[in-house]
Amino acid sequence: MSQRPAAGGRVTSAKIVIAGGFGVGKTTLVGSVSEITPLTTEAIMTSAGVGVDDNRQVPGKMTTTVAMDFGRISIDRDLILYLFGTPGQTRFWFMWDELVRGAIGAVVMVDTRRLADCFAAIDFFEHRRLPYLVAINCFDGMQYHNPQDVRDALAISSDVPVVSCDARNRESTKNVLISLVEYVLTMRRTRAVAPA
Ligand SMILES: Nc1nc2c(ncn2[C@@H]2O[C@H](COP(=O)(O)OP(=O)(O)OP(=O)(O)O)[C@@H](O)[C@H]2O)c(=O)[nH]1
Ligand SMILES: [Mg+2]
Repeated sequence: MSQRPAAGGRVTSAKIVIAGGFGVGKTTLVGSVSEITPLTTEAIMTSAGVGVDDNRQVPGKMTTTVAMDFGRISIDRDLILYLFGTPGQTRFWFMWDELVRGAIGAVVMVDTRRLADCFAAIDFFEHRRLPYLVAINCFDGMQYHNPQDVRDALAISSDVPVVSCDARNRESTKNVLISLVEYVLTMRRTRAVAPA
């Protein structure tokens, strides 16, 4: 985490990546939780994307992220998170390496109706040993599968947090980020004491 001085104390800032498959709610999460107007890079999906962009589960979706989302949230008076949302579509994944540079952790968003869409994101973070948690976006408030079933289906380690959220709700998405920060701190302590 980087540190910069602030009046009356030190403020820690950290970079978090929001990843996951196409149309899973990454831009929605950054927009709901950010305390600044988020920077977005949405492009209108045209008929040229038919057969490429599978938006059957998100029929109202008219745009897609082509570079990144950017937002900021103060978790408390001395911790600021900078949020970087990735593009979901595979043809833009060449940007992920740049987007994760310097990040302390990642949120992998999941739509349980399309679970396989998050496999690539999980592989990406596991390969780079970047701590991540899985956030189930409960579209329309429906939790179709409980977190333990999702953990089993993803075959991820038992210490990776799996949480549920509503990507449109600020309180809910803020809790996701708090869970991630707590997990990152736990991982860092564990790695610090682990024998080489
Ligand atoms: N009903 C419901 N709709 C949601 C929810 N989260 C996102 N949406 C909608 O789902 C669509 C996809 O959301 P986005 O936030 O654009 O998804 P994304 O993951 O950023 O998509 P890409 O950047 O294209 O990969 C949008 O039309 C949202 O309004 C949710 O929790 N419930
Ligand atoms: Mg997006």
